[in-house]
Amino acid sequence: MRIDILTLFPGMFTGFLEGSLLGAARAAGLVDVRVRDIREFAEGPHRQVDDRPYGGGPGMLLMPGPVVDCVEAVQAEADAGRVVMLTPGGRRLDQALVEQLAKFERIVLVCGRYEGFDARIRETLDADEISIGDYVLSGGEVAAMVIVDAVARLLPGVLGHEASADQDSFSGADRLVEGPQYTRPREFRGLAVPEVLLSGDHGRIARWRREQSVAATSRRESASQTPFQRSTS
Ligand code: 6GU
Repeated sequence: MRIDILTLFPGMFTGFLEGSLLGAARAAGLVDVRVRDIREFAEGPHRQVDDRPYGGGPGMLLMPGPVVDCVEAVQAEADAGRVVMLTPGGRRLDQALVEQLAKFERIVLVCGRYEGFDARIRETLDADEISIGDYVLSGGEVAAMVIVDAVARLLPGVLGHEASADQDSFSGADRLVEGPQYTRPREFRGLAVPEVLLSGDHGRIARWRREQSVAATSRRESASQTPFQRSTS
């Protein structure tokens, strides 16, 4: 799979692309991630990429020219691919959407900055818009990293265990979160590993894990309705 990331802040991606799982996947040729600087496509002595919104209002918008030229330049390098603009008003990312994105041969991620994009960018490029959640980031770069990370680990050969991606939280038909897991030692500060996990009875272990997973999923649903606070037990 090839992923192009278009941004005004290419430097933000350097450490990220080298990171352990993604760095190894790139080195193995499993995913090709390239970063392009939108400002390369800006014109004039100031290489301007943003301007004030018509009709007034706060902040600056990305101008259509440099963004559309940059997308078209990367599209000319290989087949066009899906264009995805990262914006807080886009479709909310979840694991089901990540799974769909992972099926494309190629995606082009366009990071917004300032107060957003000129509306004609989406129209011209026939782009989709994705948000990573209902809160506001100062730009789409972190969101692009979230998408690349979540998508790359689903590509064949990226995870050590082929099986491990379908054991993840939010995977599978029921989209449950994982329940608690334990490693050594068998007892830590008076807290013992549940006996069932030491039983060697794989049927019982699978049933227990499923119950824990269902319980963790419903606890999470109710927690999201209440104010965030430190739990006391
Ligand atoms: Cl994709 N961009 C920005 N600026 N804020 C966000 C977002 C994206 N997703 C959630 N918040």
